[in-house]
Amino acid sequence: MAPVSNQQFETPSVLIALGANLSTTEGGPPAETIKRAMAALEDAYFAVESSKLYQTPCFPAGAGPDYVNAAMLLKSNANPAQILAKLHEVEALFGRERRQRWGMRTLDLDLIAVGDRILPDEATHARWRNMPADLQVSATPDRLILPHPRLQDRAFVLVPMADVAPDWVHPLLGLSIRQMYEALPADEIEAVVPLDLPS
Ligand code: A4P
Ligand code: MG
Repeated sequence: MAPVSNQQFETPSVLIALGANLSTTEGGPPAETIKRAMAALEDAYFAVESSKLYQTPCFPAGAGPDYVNAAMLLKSNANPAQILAKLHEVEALFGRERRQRWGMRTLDLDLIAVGDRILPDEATHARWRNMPADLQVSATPDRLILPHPRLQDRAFVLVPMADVAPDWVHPLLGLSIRQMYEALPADEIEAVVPLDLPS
């Protein structure tokens, strides 16, 4: 008999990274925009947990004001393309215009992972993951890459993500969020500071 598993009945975990470094008339200052975007996603999906909000230095350094970053853990059976379309819809609510890659933004919502889905395939994923930094700035993927190819490199993603899904394991690297976080240089982690928000 085949081994018994309940995996087929499990609703996939959806990991979302949120970032903003500009104010808007619709959303207000970045922290307010992030909180509103979280509320919009809570309306659309079953939200398991939201991280604290963090102030993070802009990457690349000097390219703009500090960001506010956060992360969410959702549960959904929607397919990844539908989820990305929803993220773009919520970005549009807060005035996101795509002008320059890695440029300043009122709201950036990245789909970090959907369960352990790998898209579009392992070889393409490896190409994006291992792309030299100078090419990353100008090359924009024309299709969904999952898990997000820069996830493992970025304190502004991993620190908030460790609040909501420390035990999620990267299906290609075999490392948990906690392990990827612990592999980052200490100064990059220390630069990601929880925001002191009025309650
Ligand atoms: N795309 C492919 N895979 C994905 C995915 N997993 N999630 C496509 C989201 N989008 C994905 O994305 C460009 C194209 O990638 C889209 O058409 C989408 O279909 P985008 O969000 O329009 O452009 P982007 O945000 O400029 O690019 P990307 O790769 O999301 O950049 P990052 O990595 O998000 O960098 N500094 C701090 N401190 N905090 C930040 O949040 N963010 C960025 C943006 C730069 N510096 C930052 C921060
Ligand atoms: Mg993005």
